[in-house]
Amino acid sequence: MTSWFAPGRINLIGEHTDYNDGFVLPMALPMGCATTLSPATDGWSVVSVQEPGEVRVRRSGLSGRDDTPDWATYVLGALWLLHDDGVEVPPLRIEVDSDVPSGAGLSSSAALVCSVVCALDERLGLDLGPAGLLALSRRVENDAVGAPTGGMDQLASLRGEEGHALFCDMRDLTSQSVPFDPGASGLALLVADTRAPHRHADGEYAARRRGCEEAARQLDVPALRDVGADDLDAALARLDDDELRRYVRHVVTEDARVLEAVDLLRDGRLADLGPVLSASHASMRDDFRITVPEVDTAVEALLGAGALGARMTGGGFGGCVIALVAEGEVDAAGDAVRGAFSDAGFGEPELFTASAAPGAHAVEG
Ligand code: GAF
Repeated sequence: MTSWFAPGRINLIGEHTDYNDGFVLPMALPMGCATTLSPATDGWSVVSVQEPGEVRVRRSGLSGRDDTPDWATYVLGALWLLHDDGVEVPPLRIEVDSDVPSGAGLSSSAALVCSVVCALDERLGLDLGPAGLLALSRRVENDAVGAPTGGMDQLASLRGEEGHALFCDMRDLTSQSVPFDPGASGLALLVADTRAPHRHADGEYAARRRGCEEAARQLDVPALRDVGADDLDAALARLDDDELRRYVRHVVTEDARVLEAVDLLRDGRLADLGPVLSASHASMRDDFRITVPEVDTAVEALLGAGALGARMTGGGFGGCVIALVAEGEVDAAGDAVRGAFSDAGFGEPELFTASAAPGAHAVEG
């Protein structure tokens, strides 16, 4: 039986730039979600290996959306939208199985949504193509779930490439693979999952997005991507609100850092990426204000242990930190994070190294 696998992602750099029509540089992870569809006779049912019970939808029920558990909304969302679009969706049993930790900022939701969308695309013969798969996956998260996210996670999950990061222009939704193979330079990408509980993450994310849109409106540009790095000071001088000024400074400098990172990777200068990652973290901490003590502690511990650079990855308010570390120093860097967490009275972090893996694909089982 064929399953569709779609991965979680790490964003190497370019945070909160996607919904500002800017640039991002994520990579797909080896961990992800597999969706298997089988025919059914009596409506639709969804089962998750990770969640208790089975969610059933009656044969007449694709327009009724009440009482659906949150996790199943990410699955049924695609069926609801296709139904609204007038697509005939036959009864199905949908089974999902994911090994992406949820709440860690590694896009477990994009892995789930994209694997379901790819599986439905094949099963229903929709032939959506790369742009259509991305569009439907984004609509599931934005319209069916109601999360105002920016599209980077779905793009990375659908189009990731082994040994490469994905340089994405979130205005025209084009992407280019850029070599990213730390091992070839004697380095490793170390991930520290802080397991910090997300604090007000949804409301704070939406507030940042609203603030960026308001700043673009006041600056009379379509999106903050249109404020060039050379025009930053002039733009900041036109804003009265200090909070909006900090948002603009983060987004504009972060876009510039993504472009710098892409140039470094294309030139094979991976070690020089370190300071760019650390500057991104400082910008998220001091200007965009989306970090939490656990995340800042992990970054400081990693840099103190000799990491070339470190930053939080993902939407913020918890989740994972990534660091570029010499291969021989991975264990010491991990111990430094564990020690700092223990000293600060934080829970035990999870540490692992990551490599760039392929995007969504079919798996014969
Ligand atoms: C979350 C969102 F889903 C992305 O769209 C992006 O905005 C990210 O936060 C921050 O860069 O993962």
